[in-house]
This record gives sequence, structure tokens and C-alpha cells, in this order.
Amino acid sequence: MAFPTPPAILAAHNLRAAELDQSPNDALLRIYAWMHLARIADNRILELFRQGLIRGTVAGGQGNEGLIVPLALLADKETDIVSFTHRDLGGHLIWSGHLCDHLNQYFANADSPTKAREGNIHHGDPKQRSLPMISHLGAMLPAVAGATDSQRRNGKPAVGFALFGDGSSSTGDVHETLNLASLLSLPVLFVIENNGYAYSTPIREQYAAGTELWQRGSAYGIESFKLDCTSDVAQVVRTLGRAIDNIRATSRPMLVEAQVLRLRGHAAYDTCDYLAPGESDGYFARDPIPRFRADVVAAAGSARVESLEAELSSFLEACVKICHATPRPKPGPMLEEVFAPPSPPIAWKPEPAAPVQLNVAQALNLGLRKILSERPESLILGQDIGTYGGAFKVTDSLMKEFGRPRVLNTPLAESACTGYAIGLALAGHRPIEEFQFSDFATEATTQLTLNAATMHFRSGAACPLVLRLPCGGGLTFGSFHSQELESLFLSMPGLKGLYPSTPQDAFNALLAAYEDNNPVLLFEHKALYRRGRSEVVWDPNFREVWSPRKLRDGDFATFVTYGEMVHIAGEVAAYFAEEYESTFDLFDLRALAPLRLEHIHASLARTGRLIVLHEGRRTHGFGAELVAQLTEKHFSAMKATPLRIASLDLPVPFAPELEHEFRPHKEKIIDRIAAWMG
Ligand SMILES: Cc1ncc(C[n+]2csc(CCOP(=O)(O)OP(=O)(O)O)c2C)c(N)n1
Ligand SMILES: [Mg+2]
Repeated sequence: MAFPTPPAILAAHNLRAAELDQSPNDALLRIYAWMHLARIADNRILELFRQGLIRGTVAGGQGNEGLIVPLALLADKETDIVSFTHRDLGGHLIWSGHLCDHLNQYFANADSPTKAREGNIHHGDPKQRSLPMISHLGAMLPAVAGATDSQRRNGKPAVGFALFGDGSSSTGDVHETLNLASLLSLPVLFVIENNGYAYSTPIREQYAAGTELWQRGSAYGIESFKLDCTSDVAQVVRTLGRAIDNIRATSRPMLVEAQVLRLRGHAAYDTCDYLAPGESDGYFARDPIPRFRADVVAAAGSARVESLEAELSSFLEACVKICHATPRPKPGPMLEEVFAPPSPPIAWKPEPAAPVQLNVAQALNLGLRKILSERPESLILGQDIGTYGGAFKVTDSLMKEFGRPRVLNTPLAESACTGYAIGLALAGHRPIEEFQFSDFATEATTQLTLNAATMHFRSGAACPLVLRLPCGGGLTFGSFHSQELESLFLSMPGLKGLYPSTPQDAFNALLAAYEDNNPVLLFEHKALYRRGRSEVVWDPNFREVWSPRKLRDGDFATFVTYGEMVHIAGEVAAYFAEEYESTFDLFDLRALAPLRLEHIHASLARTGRLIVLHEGRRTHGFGAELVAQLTEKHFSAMKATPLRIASLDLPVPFAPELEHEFRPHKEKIIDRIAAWMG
């Protein structure tokens, strides 16, 4: 069904502050039209929720219009970046799409921007640089910073709008991003929508009395100010207009604490009984819309305002009618759309032209150099990766060769840096992020597993990221520098994972991960970095690294492993061939997600015996999934209980003697297999 034609006044989605002086009637009417539409749409959505026609968490923006409408009108919709919050329906309406698109989102209709995979206001328009919010408040700030930087790196004079509430201002992502934006001089307007509450919690229980949120900016070297968005709308337009012009010209971030209202409580179900008697009357008395309406009536006349309101109401009703009749979603291809589809393969230069003898660290360095040389959209970021060359020297000399900002040393802010990388990826760059140790990736869990990993499923946007994770133990690094985190991360849909075990595979895996349109975790076992050199060549079949490689042929059992254990498994298999005359089909899994197990299935169908070996812990370990997937298909053909060899269910212990006991090692593996063979 065709969407109703919007009232003519809604054709204008932009405003310059100067228009308030040049053609005040037009400007005021335009602002009022959008504010009024936002308000009546929010009210109607609340009504539809109460009628049971809309589900989820309806958190209205009533009381926020005095900020979000001027801001969205002033933004440059051709270049700027935004991520709206749950109070910003007015911003969504102005930024892009038809009112019906937004209502379809609330109705969770088949045609909703998120294909009904996300609810309420959790949509965006990535193609128009409106990044869809996730519920985790604060988490969108670094993505706005990254996407804004992407635009700037491409020579576009973009400004980013990073919106968050007073409650969200306590999250780590907010602080990390303020620091990052100031450090990198990113042109982002940070906007605190201070409505006095985080759900039921008043600001006096959120931050220390006597402090004000806007004052935090100065600690980060960010110019900041407070702006009352509940009284003089024209003044808000002028002040925000100046701030945006300033940011665009200077490329420095700014912080504004906007005083706004939350007129309908936290959400539709909020009873608001935590408010003091009469408190909400005070808020309604400060509602900017009736006062602004009086100004507009004074300027344009009441007949014009009334006819505009009537037009907007009938437009809204026509849209509600259409969306109410829009088909409900069908399950359709959900599993197929977790990952973004591949883009056409990159035409890599067939280099290195001659074979080179390299260890894994050097092979990765070669791969990074190749990517940075051949792909202008690439960049690498991480702690100490610049002049120092990274904790494991994998990025050695890349800074000298490619310089900043393509080789970007970052502060200790894994969450914001990963969110920043997500923003860069959404805007067209392809970042490669090094975590100093994989263990520190837990700091970025939300960004990795919820923001990046779910991006394609809920928004249709690709989020191409390579996340390099130096992992694994055996090096006396203790509990926080030794872990294998693949089963933690890869239990979340939307992340891919590669775990090379040789220099050639490391080189290939880096290129394959880079080419992929999804976040790919590249597990790099630290003990493999310098395990020895072997030949690395340009391999046109490098994408085969997404499938397991068979290392040995045998008939007694199918033996599956990955990472450093591949090398130990090779020695173990040789031992059994020699001493027991028992041979194994030995597979290096290489790709942990998605799993491509066809060859291993074929082997197991033949051998009927399965050994799975990995360094990660046993319980909830990756082996549990492998055993389940492999044996459920061959259950009746199995000749023995599958054997699962893994580390103990312990934090990684420090002393070499203790760590030796914790990890699988050659003698232990031989003993376990021999006992299993009986
Ligand atoms: C990190 C995080 N913790 C908890 C929540 C649950 N939650 C949803 S909205 C909200 C209050 C947010 O307050 P504020 O940032 O001031 O925004 P407001 O709703 O007032 O606009 C909370 C606690 C969340 N979404 N994200
Ligand atoms: Mg709040």
C-alpha cells in the first residue's frame, strides 16, 4: 500500500539558524510542525500500546522535542552521523524515512526497518548514517565517533551527534568515548539529554551533589555548556546552530547538557509513583510545546497553526491505518541473514611474488603490510601498535611505513575503541583491531557480541571488522593473559572466528578475515608467534582457510583440534602410529565459526571414533559443541564414547608447574588416548 503524502511543510527536513531572521514565520512553522508531529506520534504510539496493538517498551519522547527537533533540523543529513536514543522519535522522523516506516517499526511489521527483528525505537538508517541503537546505553557513542571519523578521513566535513541520557552518563563507554574523541579531535557533539531521571532513579542518586554533568567536559579538554531546551525553542536553535558550525569548522568535540523533560515517565508501563506529589505538574508547566505554539500563533496566526495541526493529525491517522493493515512478519530467512553476504572478492596483488620464510608473527606482519598497501579503506588500531610495534611485535615498522592515522595507537579503552571501529566499519572503512591480549577483549564484550555481531541481522548493514586476539597459555602469564575465549565469544550469533596454526594459514586467515563483511575474531596463539619459520607464499586459494585441513590419514579415529594443539596432536598421532599402529584422520579445524564439518563428518562416518582436543576449558568448552554436532549425526555408527581433551575447569594458574597441569600436553594427551583405546 502506498504511504500517504506528507503535508507540504514536512518536505523541508533542514533548517539554518539564520532562517529565524531571514524568514521567521517559515522557520518557526517548520520547527513547530516537526515538534507537534513528534508529540502526537508519541502520544498515539502510547495509545496503541495500551490497546495492545504495539508491544515492547514504549519509551516516549514527550518533553524531549525542544532539543531533538532543532538538533535534527540543523544537522547536515548528507554527511553527518547520528545515533538516536529512545527519546528521539522526532529526530528519526526528520532524519530519514516516512512516518509509516517508523510506525512499522513500532508495530513490528514485515516492512519495518529492522524486519521486525528489533522493537520500538531500536532502528536506524545505516545507509543515511543513522546508526541503530542497542539497548545498552552509552554503547552507541563510540560508534558515532568512529563513523564521524570515517567521514573525516574521506574528506567530508561531517559532525557526529552522540546522544545519551543523564543515567547513561555514568557508563564507561561515555567516559571512554569523551576521552577518545578529545584525544583524536573528532568533531562530535555529545548531547546529554538530562531529564532528571534514569527510570525511577533521580539524578541525586546518580552523581554527586554539587556537580553538573556538563562540567565533566573540561576534564577531557572538551568545550561544554548547559542548554535549557524547555523554554525558548528559537534560542535552542541559535545556540545549537553555533555549536554545530563551530564543531564543523574546528573538528573539536563539544559537550552540551540539555535540560529536557520526561513527561510520560520512563515508559508506557511506568506508574511514576516514585515522583513527589505535584512533581509531574511542575514538568507539564515547563512543557515547551504550548509556549512555543503561542509564539508561532503570534507570528503566523492561529488559523494557520490550527490548519497545520489538523493536517498533521489526519496524516498521522492515515499512516496508523496503513501500518495497522501492513502484514505481520513471517519467520523467513532469519538464520541466513545473521551474517552479511560477501562482497565481490578483492583483486589482491599476487604478492609476495616469491616464497618467504616467516614465523606466524612475521606472516601476520606481512599480511597487515599487504592490506595497508593495497586497501585504502583499511586501518589498524590497538594499544602500543605504533612505534613500539605491538606487545608481540606483529605490527613492527608499520607505523613508520604507513603513519598515523592508518596505524593508530589507542588508549586503554577496549570498549570505546571497538565501538569506534564499528562506526568506522559502518561508514565504509575496514578496521583491524589488535587487542593486546585476547583476555582484554572481555572489556569490549558488549561492543563485540551485541553491537557488532547483531548489526546485520537487525539493520541489514555490514560490519566488517577484524579483531586480532593474541590468546592461549603455556607462557607463564597467569589468569589474565593466557585465556582461550573462543567458546565465550562464539556462542553469540554474528561473530566469525578463525584460528590459524601455521605461518601460511595466519597470512591466509588475515586476508580472509579482512575480506569478510562481518566481524571476524582472529585467534592468534602467542606460543605460535615465534614457534619457527616456514614458507609463506601468495596463495590464491587463501579462502580455503575457512574449512578444516586434513593433516594425517588414518582409520582408527577422527582427531579434531586447532591452534597450538595442532602441533602437539601431530606428535601424538605420530606416536600412536608408531607405537600402537593406530592411525588417525587428523584435522586442523582452522575456522571455528561458521563450522564447516563436511570432511570431518565423512571421516567420522568411516572411523566411528572421535577425539576432540583443545586448550580452552572443558566445561562449556568449544569441544562440547564439536562433539555434539559431530556425534549427533553419527550416533548409531559410533564405536566408542567420544573423547574430549581440554584444560581443567580452572582460572589459568600462574606457576609453570601448575599451568602444565592445567593445560593439555603431549604426555597427558597420550595417556588419555591410550586409556580410552583400552
Ligand atoms: C547499560 C544499561 N543498563 C541498564 C539499562 C536499562 N535501562 C533502560 S533505560 C534506563 C534509564 C536510562 O536513563 P537515562 O540515560 O537518563 O535516559 P532516559 O530514559 O531518562 O531518557 C535503564 C536503566 C540499559 N538500557 N542499559
Ligand atoms: Mg534520564
